[in-house]
Amino acid sequence: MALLFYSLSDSQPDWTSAIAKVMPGERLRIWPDVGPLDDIEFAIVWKPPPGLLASLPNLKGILSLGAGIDHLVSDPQLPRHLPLVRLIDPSLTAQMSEYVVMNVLRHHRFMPQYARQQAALLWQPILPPPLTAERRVGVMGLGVLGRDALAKLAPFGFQLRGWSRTAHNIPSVACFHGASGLSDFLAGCDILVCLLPLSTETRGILDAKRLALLPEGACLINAARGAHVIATDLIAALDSGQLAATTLDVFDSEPLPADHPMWRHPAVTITPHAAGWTIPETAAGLMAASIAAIREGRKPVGLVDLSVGY
Ligand code: NDP
Ligand code: OXD
Repeated sequence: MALLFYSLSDSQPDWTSAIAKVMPGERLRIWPDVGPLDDIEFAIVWKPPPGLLASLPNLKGILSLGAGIDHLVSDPQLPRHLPLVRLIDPSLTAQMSEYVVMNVLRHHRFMPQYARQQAALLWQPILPPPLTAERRVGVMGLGVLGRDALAKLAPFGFQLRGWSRTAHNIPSVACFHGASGLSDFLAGCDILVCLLPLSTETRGILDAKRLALLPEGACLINAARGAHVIATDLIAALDSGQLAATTLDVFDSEPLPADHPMWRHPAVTITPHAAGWTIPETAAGLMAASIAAIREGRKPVGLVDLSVGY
């Protein structure tokens, strides 16, 4: 039996050696050199073409190369009876929290506004310098990433709040949940961070109506999925001043097309889906553990409950 590796965006040589190191007995088949389809026992994948997984008759488990699984559940032919495991890798989590902390501090200290002033040769301090104790930072999604980001923001002294599907109790974080808690949550976010999974419930969640609930002059950091945000509504909110600035790592269409207005908007900072990167050296060991667990009939870490959807 063999492992199928499918990713058109990752460096295959790194993966070949990382997988060989932790799973020396496994035969690795890197797309498109798949060999006989009935040989494939596990698939390690990022954005596989719809139908590929369903075409593997002896598949026993699917491992996402990332934390998100929206790239898999969007496949109408996904073999939903098989274990689907998402990546929970402390090195990915750490990168994501670095991205969140860095950008919360950037927005807190008006760096996007200063970048615009520099471009205009304008020497104009924005006074008084804000205190973190007066700044409310809200995180949408209190899962692996949201909780770690909040824990790393806490030492700065921000007023922290979080929003999730089910109720949570996190020390020093005002927690809100469900549709009924969303308006109150948003109304108290000077800096809003989106770390939600993409699902039918969360797609388009940051639309004109929700952005209007934020305090005037709020900032948005989206490091989750582009489809959480309605781009035209976000641009309108930036143009009207309802939002002061935004930092976006993810887009509905990636790479972001050259003619997209976000590229040139003065209040937008763009990173190319680079907030967190799956590192073969750490992820391969976690994948080996998941494969061993599935073979032995144990529950792997990161097993997705498809009835919940993330
Ligand atoms: P988790 O599954 O651990 O956490 C998801 C959180 O979102 C949970 O708190 C969950 O609530 C909440 N949630 C889900 N649906 C809803 C809803 N309908 N309403 C309110 N809250 C909801 O995911 P992770 O933290 O590991 O990852 C989050 C996402 O980050 C990934 O799915 C991926 O899209 C993105 N990501 C982006 C990366 C990048 O490089 N830009 C890198 C890695 C991940 P509850 O706690 O109640 O279940
Ligand atoms: C992920 C990502 O889901 O990198 O891990 O987007």
